[in-house]
Amino acid sequence: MVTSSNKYLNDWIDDIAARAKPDKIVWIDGSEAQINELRELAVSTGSMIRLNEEKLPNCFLHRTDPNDVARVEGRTYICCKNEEDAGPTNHWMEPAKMYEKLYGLLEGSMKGRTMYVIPYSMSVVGSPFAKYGIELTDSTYVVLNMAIMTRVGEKVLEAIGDRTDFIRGVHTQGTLDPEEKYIVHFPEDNVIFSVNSNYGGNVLQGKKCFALRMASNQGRKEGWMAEHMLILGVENPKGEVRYVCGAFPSACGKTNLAMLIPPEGYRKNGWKTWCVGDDIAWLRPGEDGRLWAVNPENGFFGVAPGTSMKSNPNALESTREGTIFTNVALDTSDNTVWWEGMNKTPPAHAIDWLGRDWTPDSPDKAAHPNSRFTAPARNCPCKSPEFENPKGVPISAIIFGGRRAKTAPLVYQSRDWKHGVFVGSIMASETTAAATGQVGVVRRDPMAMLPFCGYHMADYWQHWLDMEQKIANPPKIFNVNWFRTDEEGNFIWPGFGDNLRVLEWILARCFDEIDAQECALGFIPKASDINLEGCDVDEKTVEGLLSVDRELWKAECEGIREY
Ligand code: GTP
Ligand code: SPV
Ligand code: MN
Repeated sequence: MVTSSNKYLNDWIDDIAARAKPDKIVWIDGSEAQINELRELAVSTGSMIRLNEEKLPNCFLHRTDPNDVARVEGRTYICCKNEEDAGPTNHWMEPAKMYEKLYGLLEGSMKGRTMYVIPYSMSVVGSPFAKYGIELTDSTYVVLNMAIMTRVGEKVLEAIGDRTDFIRGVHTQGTLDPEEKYIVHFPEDNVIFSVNSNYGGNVLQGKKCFALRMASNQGRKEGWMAEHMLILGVENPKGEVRYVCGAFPSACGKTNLAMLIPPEGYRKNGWKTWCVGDDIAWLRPGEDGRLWAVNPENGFFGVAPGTSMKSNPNALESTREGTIFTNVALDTSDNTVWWEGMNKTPPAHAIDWLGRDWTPDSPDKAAHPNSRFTAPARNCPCKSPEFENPKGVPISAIIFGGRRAKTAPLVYQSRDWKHGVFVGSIMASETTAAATGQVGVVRRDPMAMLPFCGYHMADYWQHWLDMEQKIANPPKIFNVNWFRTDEEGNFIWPGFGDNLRVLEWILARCFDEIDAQECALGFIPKASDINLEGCDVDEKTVEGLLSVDRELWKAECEGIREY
């Protein structure tokens, strides 16, 4: 069994164990043998169901508690010394008071259970970009998910060595009581606590807790940026690969854009796309004056509903092996999975996400709207050859976007970096099922970071502005909206693969290959400059999608001013 001679680490584990009182402690070594043992254990306790071994080898289904299906923003805290430093968009409590509360909830919470020690690395172990964490958890589900989403095990302990700057994380499933859930960050102490939850974004601490909330603090101090962004490489017929980052709020299309398949005509002409990341980007100024991005994760925690061979075949392909499905439906005919929007014919009989019998006549959805897959990046057919490159990839464009039924045009370009920061700061989007609360209400979500910025939002904007000084050749900044609707509420733009038509224009702008029209918002394409060959939409429709409604924008300006 692996252990560490790091006294700081061992003392901390002893302290947490003394409080939580687990029956035993198991260190995760990252071996296939240990992962298999834990899979078997999770199956034997009923936490996971093994799926069809031919069609979905080493794939499992997990159902969460019905009260524990999404991130809980109302119960997520940034506990720095001064309340002011957390800012008006984060919940805050005095650190000493919060520790007292958390230690109270932790006390004896692992009695009769095993505490796992997960050493994990965000980005490639040993690379200059890498940051390390240890998550202590009493959940096999968390261990198995972390082993997909991050690099775990012995080599991480070796890389940590005697260091004391790793992130110390504690997770206990506890009672799952919604009133006693706490997702807490102590950025000044490098500490994260997740208590009384067992849902993805609350408890897979490498993801939002570390790679965004803690890392945004680290980046501010160290001169880089941690962002809620996909990273995509677009290869043109000349064989040039140009990279974009995209910040869209939760469930607004990052995974889909990151894995997009070019429309047929584009494919014939030699266009290709390469996925570097689908949710988080760490961005640093390079020696060449450009901004470089790495994806600190090693897997995809993607939204299942709507993922189909038509919308996102690469995502579906990524889930064919070694994947954990959470809160989707079980197709009882062949022990596989199903969700709304996977294909046209639902199974005749399924078990829904609540464990009930389900048929196509059932009034409720079979899969939860925020049901997810946790898939290893290695399975992705369009995984970029640069995925593991510790230097990352150079970014030509940063794209902001959200769900706006009417206001925002299909695409516009900001005038410069400063204006681009403003465009990011005024982002707004209709809320989705990715967080608990009302769905479909427009809220401001600057840079798609509202739930993930680990410090004062105004300081965060200042950090964005300051970064300009560090980047001689900064990316151009754009805003997109795939979600404009017609009178009947149908999406007008076909989206998905066809979004490449907009990316082509964006990248042409970045390399001064095409001109644009200036309007009050910035630069807008001429409708005739969007390539519509083989597209279901005509130029007139694109003109409509690019139009800017003066009255709507006057009201929008009021909203922005108020915000
Ligand atoms: P998180 O993992 O929560 O951060 O979400 P995400 O930003 O990666 O969103 P994802 O790509 O999983 O898409 C969420 C939902 O938006 C799915 O139901 C998609 O089908 C839908 N969607 C994605 N791209 C498009 C698009 O271009 N057009 C339309 N109409 N829907 C889209
Ligand atoms: C999001 O909500 O932005 C996600 C899923 O990517 S979660 O891991 O729950 O944050
Ligand atoms: Mn996300």
